[in-house]
Amino acid sequence: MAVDSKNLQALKDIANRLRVYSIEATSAANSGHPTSCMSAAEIISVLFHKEMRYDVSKPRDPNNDRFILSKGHAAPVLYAAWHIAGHKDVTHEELLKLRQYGAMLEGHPTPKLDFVDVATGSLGQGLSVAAGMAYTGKYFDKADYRTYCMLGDGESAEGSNWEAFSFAGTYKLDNLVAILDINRLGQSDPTALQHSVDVYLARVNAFGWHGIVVDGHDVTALIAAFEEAKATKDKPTCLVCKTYKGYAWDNAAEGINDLMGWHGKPLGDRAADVLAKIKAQTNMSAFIPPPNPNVTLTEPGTEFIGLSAPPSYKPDEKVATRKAYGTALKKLGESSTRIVGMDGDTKNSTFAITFQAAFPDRFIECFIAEQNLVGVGIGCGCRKRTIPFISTFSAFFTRAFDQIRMGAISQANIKCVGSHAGISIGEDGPSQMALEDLAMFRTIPTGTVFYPSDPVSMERAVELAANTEGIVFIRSSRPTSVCVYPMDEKFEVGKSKVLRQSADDKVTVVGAGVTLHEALQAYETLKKDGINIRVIDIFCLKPADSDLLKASAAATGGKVVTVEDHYPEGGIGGAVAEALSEVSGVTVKRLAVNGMPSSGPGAKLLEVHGISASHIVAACKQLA
Ligand SMILES: Cc1ncc(C[n+]2csc(CCOP(=O)(O)OP(=O)(O)O)c2C)c(N)n1
Repeated sequence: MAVDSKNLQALKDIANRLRVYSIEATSAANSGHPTSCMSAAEIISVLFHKEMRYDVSKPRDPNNDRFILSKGHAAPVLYAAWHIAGHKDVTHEELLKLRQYGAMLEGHPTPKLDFVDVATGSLGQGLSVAAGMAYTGKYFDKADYRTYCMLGDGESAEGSNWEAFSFAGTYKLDNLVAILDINRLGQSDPTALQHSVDVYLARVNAFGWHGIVVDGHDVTALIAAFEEAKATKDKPTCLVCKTYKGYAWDNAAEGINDLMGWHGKPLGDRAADVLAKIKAQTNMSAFIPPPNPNVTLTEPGTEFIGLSAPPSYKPDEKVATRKAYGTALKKLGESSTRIVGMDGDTKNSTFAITFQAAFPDRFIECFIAEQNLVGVGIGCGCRKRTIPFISTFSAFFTRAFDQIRMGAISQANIKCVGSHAGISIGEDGPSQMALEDLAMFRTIPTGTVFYPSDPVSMERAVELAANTEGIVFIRSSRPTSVCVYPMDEKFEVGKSKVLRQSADDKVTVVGAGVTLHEALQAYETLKKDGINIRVIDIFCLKPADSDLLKASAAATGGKVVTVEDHYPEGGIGGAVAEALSEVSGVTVKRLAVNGMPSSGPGAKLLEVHGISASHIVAACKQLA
């Protein structure tokens, strides 16, 4: 659609308004990244007033186009964009409170703001999230909203971006546009490729994208490039925009433009002069109403999603919890179309394959790219479009810890399911053994951590996860076991289970997964020796069942043993010790994987590394 000269001038003026507000806000804050905003001004102007369709009064409307500012440090230009667009809360006064304690506009975007879907600022994560949103739009919602993601050129060095480029190319996400703001400069140095736009072009094309080199300060060229993107089918488009950091028209920012030393710095003494020069050539009330979206989607429901059928196992049937995960996810999928599964080429090990076989259209193979796997999950779950269950070997979630950490700031609603927990996997050896995963997930604020020990509790953990807002982690295990619970057992978030108890218990033993079964064996051995122990299945490590743990510790004279297939730091022992830390007269003896494990039969490794039934017996005898 052609744009008349009046509107072209308005887009140029809006770009300058964006610069002015970014400079004013960062000057008022005396911190922030004005020059990173200035290079992006024309791109943002065209996006917000010509290209994107959205309802400014309903920023989270499911029909709106999405915008992810991956280079989150350019937050002031995003805030300025919503101010100009007419967001009721983003007043000029608020812009000038940027970064103040308690003010709505923080240093980097977070979803505390209704026009932000995910937190950005840890560079290299936005494109995965955008790809997850675009995948959801194209394949799940089958709607016409489009997704736009702006990245810095320095940021593009992060490998996670290229996982996302690969993913989006593979899945032909033609509703996704990445915009590279190639302003040549990073934080402490020029970027590796500086203004070599042809190299960027070759790279994005090699990943199956349609690359277009654009002068990022030319609104006419930008409009044409976005039109070309819309006309491009079966490929995502990347606008490779050549820009200048600290740029303003007609050398208004001379001495700053395209120079090192201005990253992350307000303009200080220079601000007044630069602002006066920009304002002198700008219509500061220029405005074009943003285009409206097509309204086809309604808000998703938030109803309880239950298993389509209760757990059903025979008394002597031995089933691994990883297998029960697949069974449970399939059952949840039968109950709600919002349940989606995704995995990183391990679905036959994690048993996500059971879900995929039943619902191939609701499963995303993300290949061996775990950072992107988590980012895609976060994007899919945005605006409550889906409830993503993300599975891989638990050890490999550590590669995506930063995405998970940012996911917490993003208020992400993802369910991470890690298989191959601990040394009990045996022969594969230490590279495949998750021995840090519980510690990692327990640090996530507002997160929930389940460690089911039998197929029944696994099925219920999956059901609880689907209905628990936020980041939920479920640890699954490879060894098989019989059920320790009846089929109709009820489970709750934050509640553990007492499996063995008497009026004469000497020690409380807390375990989960394979070590719970070791604890049950130890119980039998000790009983023969006349020593009763109380056995607790912790089931939920976060939030921990402090009341139950305190009551059990009190009932067993303050003597507690924890046993876990995890390194000593941050797992079950950590959770129990923290819960009991202010109770006097309590001793927590922590059995955990000592030393560096090697390959071998699982049972042998439990013995060698100090977490088998015999070690539990010895620990209890020592305490009792
Ligand atoms: C993962 C990560 N590493 C480092 C930083 C610190 N940092 C913030 S901005 C920046 C430079 C970004 O350069 P570029 O992507 O080119 O963006 P520009 O500001 O030039 O637009 C750096 C190193 C960060 N925020 N995230």
